[in-house]
Amino acid sequence: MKKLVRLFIAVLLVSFLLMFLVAKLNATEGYSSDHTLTVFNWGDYIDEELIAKFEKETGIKVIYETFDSNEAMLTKIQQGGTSYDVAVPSEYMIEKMREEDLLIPLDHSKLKNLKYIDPRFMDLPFDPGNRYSIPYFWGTVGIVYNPEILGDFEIKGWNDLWNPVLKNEILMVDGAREAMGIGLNSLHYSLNDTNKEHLLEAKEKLETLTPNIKAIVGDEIKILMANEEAAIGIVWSGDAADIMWENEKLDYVVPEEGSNLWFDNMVIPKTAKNVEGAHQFINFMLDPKNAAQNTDYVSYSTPNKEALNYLDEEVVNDKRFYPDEELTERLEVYENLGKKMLSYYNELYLEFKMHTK
Ligand code: N2P
Repeated sequence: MKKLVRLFIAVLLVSFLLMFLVAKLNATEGYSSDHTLTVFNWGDYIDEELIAKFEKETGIKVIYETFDSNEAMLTKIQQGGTSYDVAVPSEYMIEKMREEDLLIPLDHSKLKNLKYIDPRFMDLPFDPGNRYSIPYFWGTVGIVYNPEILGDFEIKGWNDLWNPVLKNEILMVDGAREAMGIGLNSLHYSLNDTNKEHLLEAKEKLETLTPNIKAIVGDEIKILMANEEAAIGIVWSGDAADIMWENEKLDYVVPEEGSNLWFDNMVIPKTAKNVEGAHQFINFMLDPKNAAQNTDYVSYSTPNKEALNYLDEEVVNDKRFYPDEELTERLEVYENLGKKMLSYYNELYLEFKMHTK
């Protein structure tokens, strides 16, 4: 009998121990999703001091990861291996992600600072009513150049890039739509052209630019241009601003044939585990002082109207980086061209890239 009692007590103890362990495990899981936030952003696209400030204010620990193209970001989110809580895609990608049901609708009542965004950047065609996305930065694609290296040669548009004096002088941002866009715009086609013959023509024209291309690069384009490693850089406007801040000799032009106007926005992907924290983070980035600090740091153009008051007047009045509506009217926003077309753009871009090697 004694043996039986002992056995009974032992079984009871083991069960309690197991129950305790299970409860503890559950609690840790709850802890990790409520107290951490995984943010997925472009490289060099945030002042990391703001991450520390957010962590301090909220007690939420931020796990920060970066990507270098919309396409790479999409693949990671589709795979679903990491539970990203906030991501920052560009407009055409937001439309695509919406279509693929990869985004969570936002609760605007939790985004009190949304009122600071300039209405000009709200309610755009890729996301009517901003149901899924909140403006982060915006800008153009253009040419940053070094007049000292170029001498009398003046750069006005895409077609100037083919001039033989630019042999091995061009550094190019690594983006499928940006590169294809140079070919398309130089032929006066739309950046959203879906005519396969036009696209092929654009790619073939781009291939004839190869002798002038020094390299296709990522974020390091900023250091290379500032160090005068090349005369020309094809870049996003904010990178140009950063480069020109480092090296005052350089200048930036939005090509006369037209170019791309883009909008990067914060979204909450379906992979999110901390939807509440994601709203808190978005709202934090919308705070005018935080937005100004971020703008100051990354050099991109802010859509936050109130933040402009905290920024250097010279910067926000610079039409090269805060183009007025007149200039932006001749620019095109990328559209979501559908899965097949976007893959075709990528395919042609890869063929061109192979050609440059
Ligand atoms: C920052 C990249 C900006 C992305 N490094 C432009 N959409």
